[in-house]
Amino acid sequence: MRITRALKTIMEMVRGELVVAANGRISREAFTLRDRPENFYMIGSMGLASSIALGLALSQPKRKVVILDGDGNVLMNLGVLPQIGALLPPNLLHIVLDNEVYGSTGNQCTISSAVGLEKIARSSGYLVVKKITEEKSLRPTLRQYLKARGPVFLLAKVEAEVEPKGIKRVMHSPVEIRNRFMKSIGSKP
Ligand SMILES: Cc1ncc(C[n+]2csc(CCOP(=O)(O)OP(=O)(O)O)c2C)c(N)n1
Ligand SMILES: [Mg+2]
Repeated sequence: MRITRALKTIMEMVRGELVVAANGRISREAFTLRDRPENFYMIGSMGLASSIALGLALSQPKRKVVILDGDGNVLMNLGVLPQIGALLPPNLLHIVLDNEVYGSTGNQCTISSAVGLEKIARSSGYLVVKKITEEKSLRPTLRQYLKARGPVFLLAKVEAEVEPKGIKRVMHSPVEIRNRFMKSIGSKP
């Protein structure tokens, strides 16, 4: 499965969901594919998309919160998995695009080829855990999981690749990202 194709499918399928995207290519690509106020892009702060999304899911129980995470990001903040498993926000969908590398900084290997992140999520207490490797399973899986009671952990194995041309940088400043995101959830910055 190619990262761009996976992200395209995900970004096409989200409706009112709040999306918190991990730093690096994942944020830049979500921005390029479908920028919207309900997207919260991490600029730096590696590992913390999941922590921010957890707080958001707890404080916005009526909104579905989707995390677009990377394997390197998850490995940097592994403690968040049992934290989510203990607090069990039903409105959280944690998607990990696992290319087994720190793709954004030049494809240095992570350890996710040796460590099953889905196994850690399962033993951390996520209610639903699934690993997919085929692009064709992504759409039906998302159709189901965007509605499912969570927390859900979806590990999508994707290819490591040289970053294709044309992926833009996030053009908004961090303050703009925060302000328009807060407005979209009816909160005052
Ligand atoms: C604390 C910290 N260390 C390193 C970086 C540099 N950095 C930005 S993105 C990234 C790789 C993220 O890897 P992963 O989550 O697997 O996503 P991928 O780039 O593979 O899509 C790194 C190392 C950073 N932003 N912050
Ligand atoms: Mg990666």
